[in-house]
Amino acid sequence: MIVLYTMEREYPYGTLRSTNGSKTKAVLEEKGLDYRLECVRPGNIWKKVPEVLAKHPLGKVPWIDDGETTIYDSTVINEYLNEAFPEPALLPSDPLGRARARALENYGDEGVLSRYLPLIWMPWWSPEEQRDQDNMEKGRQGLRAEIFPFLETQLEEDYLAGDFSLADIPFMAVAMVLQVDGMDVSGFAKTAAYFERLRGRDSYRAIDPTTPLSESTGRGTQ
Ligand SMILES: N[C@@H](CCC(=O)N[C@@H](CS)C(=O)NCC(=O)O)C(=O)O
Repeated sequence: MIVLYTMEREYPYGTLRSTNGSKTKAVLEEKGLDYRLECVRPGNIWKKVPEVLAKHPLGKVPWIDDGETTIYDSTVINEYLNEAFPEPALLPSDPLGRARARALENYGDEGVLSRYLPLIWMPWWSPEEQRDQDNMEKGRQGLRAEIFPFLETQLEEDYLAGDFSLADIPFMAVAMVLQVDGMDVSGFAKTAAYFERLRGRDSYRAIDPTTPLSESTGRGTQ
């Protein structure tokens, strides 16, 4: 059984999960694969302890163990899962369609998950009085000024690259963060409807902040 190593922690306002770990969890769920979740202690990630570095040379989550093999980086893991377990396909069948989907996935990763989202998400893991509200607002402002207007131009159909695909996976993590943050997205009609559509997928339950840890230990483990 595949083991997913990620960070998840319960708070009174919901279960918070690593955005990148959630990307991989969503793909495991979409593929209907059996997997077990192992929560890595956040302190071990921040301190880059040797046990973590032995699995992920950058000392980050997620990584997966598939039998004897370890694979790290959510995008790389998701591409691996999509190739190793072809059904349902999470990339278009034509080369140009695949390139477009991968470019949008990269936009989600580099433009949102590595840039504006941590400004909003990291503070939620700390007590309220320690949160840098100005930084959180900078993150929201980045989404409003740059990311949502771009999404409005891309969302001609229900999903970013035709059928639901790897391109949509980073945005499931965005939908998760904004569910906790409560940021108002209503000024961006297509984007707001898109986030609701993503939250309506069966796979979202495994990363939904209202799903407790005890109910998200992995498919086939309960
Ligand atoms: N490109 C990597 C990014 C992984 C990443 O930044 N993970 C965060 C948690 S969501 C982390 O472990 N951060 C700790 C650190 O950067 O030291 C991926 O897609 O997996």
